[in-house]
Amino acid sequence: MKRILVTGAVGQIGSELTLALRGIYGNGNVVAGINRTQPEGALKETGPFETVDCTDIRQVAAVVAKHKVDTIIHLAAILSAVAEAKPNLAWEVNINGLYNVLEVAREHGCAVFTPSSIGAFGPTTPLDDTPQDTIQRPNTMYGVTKVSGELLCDYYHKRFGVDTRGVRYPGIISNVTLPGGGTTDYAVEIFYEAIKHAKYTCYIKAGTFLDMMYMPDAIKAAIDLMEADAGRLKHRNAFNVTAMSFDPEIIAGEIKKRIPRFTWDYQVDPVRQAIAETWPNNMDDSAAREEWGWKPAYRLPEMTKDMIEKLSVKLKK
Ligand code: AKB
Repeated sequence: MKRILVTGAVGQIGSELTLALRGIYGNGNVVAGINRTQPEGALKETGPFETVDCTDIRQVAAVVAKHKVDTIIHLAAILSAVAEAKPNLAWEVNINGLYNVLEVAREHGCAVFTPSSIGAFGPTTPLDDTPQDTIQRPNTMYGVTKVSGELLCDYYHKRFGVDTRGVRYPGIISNVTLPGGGTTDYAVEIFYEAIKHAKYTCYIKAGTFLDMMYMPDAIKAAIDLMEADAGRLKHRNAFNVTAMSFDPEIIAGEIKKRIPRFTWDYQVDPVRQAIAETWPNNMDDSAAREEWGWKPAYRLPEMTKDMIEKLSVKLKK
């Protein structure tokens, strides 16, 4: 990777991954692709940014040509809860947007990293130790777009030789930019509310287990996979990756160890609960470990400690 375009650069993952990539490959070599939201702070000040609406193929192509981009990190996407509310938009961005990126990559000889998700699984998938290769019949629009995206990326590699790679991200927990419209967002919100009000009302039921990961590991996964020796990759797109699995009781209990007056209760959102129930309890990520050395650094206790320390400073300002 030398000259990189990150679409969705102001989003939860993009805002941190773009800066990490600039640190490795040079500030001038990583273009932050933005759409409606303007970049701020370090994202704006440390390197180039361009408006890139992935649903406009000419715009994507123009930015790739202008900056001689050789790698596209395609993060622009509609998350699961919003996708259920706006299925047309989800199809437009998650499918047509990805298609445009792959077409531009084919024409300009770019590699592409794009994340799939635990959302690519569904109610008939084995939910414990979910295998790398298994049944994928999701019943949400988000899931439909994520499975299709995995297949499209495989197709562009096999048919046109585009160097496509990707992981199935679990819920990502972070303290810089809030996630926007996902089912796993509760695992971020709970920290903000615990620190601000020592109280959280959770929209996911106790007992609902989901895979999760702390942002530093999510960033490492993207960079390590893009740098991996292609000869070792049997799967390329959509590697299962996970770092921890918990239900709301377990994460709330872990927070309470550090904020003893913290309390929580439940007001379940039927839409997000129904989505969560079709997603794995815990994935088997041995293919990623074997093929490119995936190994997360943060488990629940270390992540919780770091989140509370960082957010306490941030929310005091
Ligand atoms: C969501 O909840 O929609 C995302 C995801 C797991 O893909 N965080």
